[in-house]
Amino acid sequence: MSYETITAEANAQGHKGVTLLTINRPQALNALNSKVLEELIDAFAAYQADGSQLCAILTGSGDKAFAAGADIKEMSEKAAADFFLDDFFSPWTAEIVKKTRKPWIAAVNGFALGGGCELAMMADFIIASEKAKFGQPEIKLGVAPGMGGSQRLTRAIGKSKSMEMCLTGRMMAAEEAERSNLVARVVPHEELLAETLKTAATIAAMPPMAVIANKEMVNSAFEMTLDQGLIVERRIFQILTASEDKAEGMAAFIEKREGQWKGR
Ligand code: CO8
Repeated sequence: MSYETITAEANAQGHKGVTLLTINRPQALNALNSKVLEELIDAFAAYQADGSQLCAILTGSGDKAFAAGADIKEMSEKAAADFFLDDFFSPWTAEIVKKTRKPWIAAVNGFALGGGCELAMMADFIIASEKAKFGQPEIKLGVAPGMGGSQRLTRAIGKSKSMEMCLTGRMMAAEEAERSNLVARVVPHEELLAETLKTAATIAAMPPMAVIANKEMVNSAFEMTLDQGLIVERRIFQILTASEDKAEGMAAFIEKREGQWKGR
């Protein structure tokens, strides 16, 4: 499948099971317009449907930006009624976050601002280059986050820092983002893609049902009470014990060999 504003590569750079998605509007710092959204929805659906792929990476093209936000030029032409009636920004969570059961990593290579920061936070985790910069500068445009920033940033880094960032619009550098638990890891800029591919390949080599189950369990921690989450965890664990890959995984450990996964 070829796209206008993104690229998609299965088994990226020879990494089996790893799909690499790249937002490709470097001249606009990878700003997220309707076409990018439409194409990302399609690419994530294709990734989800492809049984040979088990971990995806989303990054930005060029050296400067992951995504510098929703496309301000496109939004400046819309009236309030358009935003409201189209439920603008709703498909990001509904079509990408909710429908992608397999994991994906945001490899943040530069500016992740506004919708760009919000998109990175939709990923299962973020690996950032030393040059990454995160921010919710919407307040400077007279608006506020609209793709989950006020909610996901607050859950990730806590009220005080999130409030400060949303109210001042300041950018957070990679080192502070790691210290604040916004990102899993910071790596040298030139090594970002190689490191993220390596991490994704590690995940893609795991038993597929266990990968999906682990993602679902961790996400449950954000959706329900501790008691409910613990029940979900136990039930999913119990279901996994019936899988062929559980029998294989435990046998492989005891026999001191690598597991051969069936994905069932
Ligand atoms: N949308 C559209 N185009 C953009 C965007 C964007 N978000 N960000 C950068 N660009 C374009 C610039 O217009 C410029 O294009 P051109 O060469 O045609 O003038 C090109 O990318 C390069 O940008 P700069 O020349 O500005 O590059 P600098 O290195 O000088 O600055 C910055 C980099 C600091 C990242 C700067 O580009 C910037 O501040 N960008 C905007 C960041 C921002 O505010 N993001 C939040 C957007 S709003 C949002 O995501 C949530 C929705 C809010 C609703 C708003 C309703 C009106």
